[in-house]
Amino acid sequence: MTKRVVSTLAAGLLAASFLTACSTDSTGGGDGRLVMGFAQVGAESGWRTANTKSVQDAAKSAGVTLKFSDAQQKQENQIKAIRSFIQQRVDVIAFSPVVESGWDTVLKEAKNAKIPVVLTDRAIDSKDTSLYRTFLGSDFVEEGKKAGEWLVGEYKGKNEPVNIVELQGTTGSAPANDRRSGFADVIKGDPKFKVVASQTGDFTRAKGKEVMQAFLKSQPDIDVLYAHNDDMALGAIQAIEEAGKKPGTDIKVISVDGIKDAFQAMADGKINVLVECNPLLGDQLMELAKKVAKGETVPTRVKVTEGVFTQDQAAAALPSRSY
Ligand code: GZL
Repeated sequence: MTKRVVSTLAAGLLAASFLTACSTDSTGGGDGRLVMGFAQVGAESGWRTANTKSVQDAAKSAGVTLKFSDAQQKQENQIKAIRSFIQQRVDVIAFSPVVESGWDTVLKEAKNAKIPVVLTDRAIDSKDTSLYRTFLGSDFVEEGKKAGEWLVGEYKGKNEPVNIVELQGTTGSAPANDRRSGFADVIKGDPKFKVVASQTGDFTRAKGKEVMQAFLKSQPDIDVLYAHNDDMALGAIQAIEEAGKKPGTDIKVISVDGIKDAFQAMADGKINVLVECNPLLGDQLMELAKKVAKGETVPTRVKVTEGVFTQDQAAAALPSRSY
């Protein structure tokens, strides 16, 4: 009995001290609104634009004061932003880590400042899971597997070689690493599938087009393009058409995200399958932030639900796509 009382008391004191640290030091203490520092990756893709809008709109409707920074896809800018949020004594820090590694030092500074951190969209590879309260985002390995499963189904019963070129996302980022491994895991079971070239297009249209142009020059026979996001796929489609080939027919196109422009391209027959990656994380993020700022426990992992859309579904789905 005594033991249980003590542990409860200790827990109570711990929570109280945490609450005090959060509420009195917070710059939000004045008007009682929660203050969130959000370090965004950048504005590299249609997905990212939708994600930023979702976070900003959700902050407004949740009464959260948002301090927002755009890192232009540079880790050092995100680290600077996190340090500035610590200086400003925000109540909670949320960010989408542009790459998986190199976060322990700055996140330890946030922990020492008793400011809870929420990972959103992308994860980090730190062994120290006490550096963040939760990770809200998609399962990128699952997305890669879904892309591979579509391809296996598409070529079921056929035996001729299938040459694949792959446009990877930002080097070192969780989506690039995981979409690549999930896809590779599924296709490794059938030797007819061969990834003949794989290179980063950094999740942008311009780079996706540039790298696809190089693939078209170096690879005599391409059957499939697997793009880790729609913006690179849409850039690559331009390159395929400029090379006099038909995207979706001469070269099948698999893409991830599911932004409106990609649904339109799929309705036009230029993309064969879209693996959805949901950017609309804002409302869930604000809910989680309010809980962690109050010292409440939250699940360490919150996954978002998302589907797969094929060409026959494109036209009907297009009008209801919200990003
Ligand atoms: C995935 C997200 C990726 C998108 C890209 O959750 O991090 O970054 O797939 C975006 O479009 O650039």
